[in-house]
Amino acid sequence: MTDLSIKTDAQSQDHEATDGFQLVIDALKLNGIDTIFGLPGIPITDLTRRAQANGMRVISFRHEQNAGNAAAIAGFMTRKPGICLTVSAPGFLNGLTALANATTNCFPMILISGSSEREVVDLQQGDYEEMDQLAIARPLAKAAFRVLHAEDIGVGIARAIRAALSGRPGGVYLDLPAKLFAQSVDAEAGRSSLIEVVDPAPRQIPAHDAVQRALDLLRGAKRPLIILGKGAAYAQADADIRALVERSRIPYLPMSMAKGLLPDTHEQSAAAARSYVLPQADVVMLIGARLNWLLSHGKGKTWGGKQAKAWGGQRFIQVDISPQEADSNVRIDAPLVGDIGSCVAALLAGMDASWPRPPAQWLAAIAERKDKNIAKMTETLAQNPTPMNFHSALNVVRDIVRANPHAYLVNEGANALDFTRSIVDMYQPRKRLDVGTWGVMGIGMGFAVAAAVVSGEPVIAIEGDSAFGFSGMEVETICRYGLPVCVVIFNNNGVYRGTDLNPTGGSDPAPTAFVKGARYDKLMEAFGGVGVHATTPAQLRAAMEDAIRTRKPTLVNAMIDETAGTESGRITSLNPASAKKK
Ligand code: ADP
Ligand code: TZD
Repeated sequence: MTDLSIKTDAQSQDHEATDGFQLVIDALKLNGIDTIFGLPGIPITDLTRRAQANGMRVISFRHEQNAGNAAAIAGFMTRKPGICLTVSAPGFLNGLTALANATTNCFPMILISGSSEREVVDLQQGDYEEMDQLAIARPLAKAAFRVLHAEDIGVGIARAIRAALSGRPGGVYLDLPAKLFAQSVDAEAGRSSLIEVVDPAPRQIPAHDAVQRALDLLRGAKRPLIILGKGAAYAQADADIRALVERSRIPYLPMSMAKGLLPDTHEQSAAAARSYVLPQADVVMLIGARLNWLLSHGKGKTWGGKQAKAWGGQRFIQVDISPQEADSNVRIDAPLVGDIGSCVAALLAGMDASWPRPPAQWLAAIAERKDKNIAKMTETLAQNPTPMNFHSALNVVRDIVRANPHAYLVNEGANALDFTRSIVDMYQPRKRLDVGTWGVMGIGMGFAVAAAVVSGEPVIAIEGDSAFGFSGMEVETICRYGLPVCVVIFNNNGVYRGTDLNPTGGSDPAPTAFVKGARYDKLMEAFGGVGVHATTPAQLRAAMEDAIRTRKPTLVNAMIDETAGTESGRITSLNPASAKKK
């Protein structure tokens, strides 16, 4: 094999020396990290080459934000921090959105950026791509570190791994100035400076009295409900979570990325009766889910409002690793602080055969709503209008996912997101990867690349046409690495829909309108992938089946009725104009 290692002067004179490049690679490998998502350039180009030469997988992107998103979701999938490697200043800033998003979503990742020398940055002497990156990253990351000396690389990487994984996971920034990489260190001293992190995500055992408090509250509930969040999915305590739900017989709601933790077709799933169970439940147990905007902050009409107050209000149990999360929006009556695996095991241990079945009336009321809503949806999905709409297209996606439960489903957009979430059932844990806590556009292709690289399984990415645009250039990356990714663009000619007009009658299009009938499929063809223009559900089905069977990079441009979308999908109410009307 060609020797790609770039030797410093010191190394050529002394074979017992190592350098900063090598120590970064060795430290990552020592900790079981085998993949880097990044984009090369000064000063990290040789780091990418040498990482590859040292047997690591280096996935090179077209924009750092997508590499960062890939690293973040790899962290979610594997419980090892995903690594994103960027150049300084602009490359670093491009990666920063993904780092902040990872922190917000509790995904473990490490953004490693090369940087200019401290002496020049601190005197603001105008270096190539000069920026005080550490200061900028700090408020957006769970932790941020800089390493100045090669012998500290081991400590720097160890601290970054620990910070990313322990407690509530998050994004960590690691600043590596250019000079560090070429620093020469005695090989033995270098080796012994590296740290293999022991127990980076220590279990946090919940206190006995906190477990009892939670169990007592749950036992006395008349209308109990469990909400599973992406923290529960991340915890990889799948069998125990399922046992807890099934032993307690309590109906549950999965948050978006917790779909599939139990199959969505499970009889205890109350997803199809969401708007009924949230306001009616008297005791709600949150497992790895925050009471943020996605759950209407635990109050207001969604949660029963005044009506619930009349019967004493709703009570909450919250299982979370963060001791600060409880009471963030409403009172938490029984906080259960610990890692989800340990908490769920402790709850299960307290549920013996005498555990009461939830009142039959509650279960029957939910079943009735569920059946009604499912029947209504089945009817809607069976329609076959021309042009195709979200429902007729998603009816196809639903079948394809049912037939391929091992496939990953990446999803972003507004209507394309909301309809997919509610229509497409998931059957296995951690298979649905989406816009998460921020509702951020642009995760699509980064998530799709990482899902395919990490798992080797087929990936289906359901994308609004606007959403796709944020990371669309990565179809080249998908083709370059030959990944089994099938991108389906729901093309309705614009943001939310394609019908807006410029009210002045001027020639500029409306802010939300795109080129009509854009041929996104040609973009995939440009790089050697398969592009399909689909105007009917039958064409969409055939293209998706082919993509899954052949594992060829595929982009299906699914033409959707441009009048079909609603403003902001399901969150129209958050638009300031709608808020004013309230
Ligand atoms: P969702 O958006 O699905 O509702 P959130 O991201 O709001 O989920 O909540 C995830 C929660 O899970 C966070 O509060 C986080 O602290 C918690 N969490 C993450 N990992 C673990 C774990 N291993 N054990 C316990 N809690 C965890
Ligand atoms: N920029 C970023 C980074 N994130 C965002 N969420 C937005 C802008 C605002 N936004 C949404 O919240 S959804 C969306 C934007 C631009 C795109 C919706 O259009 P789409 O999907 O074509 O992707 P639908 O199916 O047509 O609604």
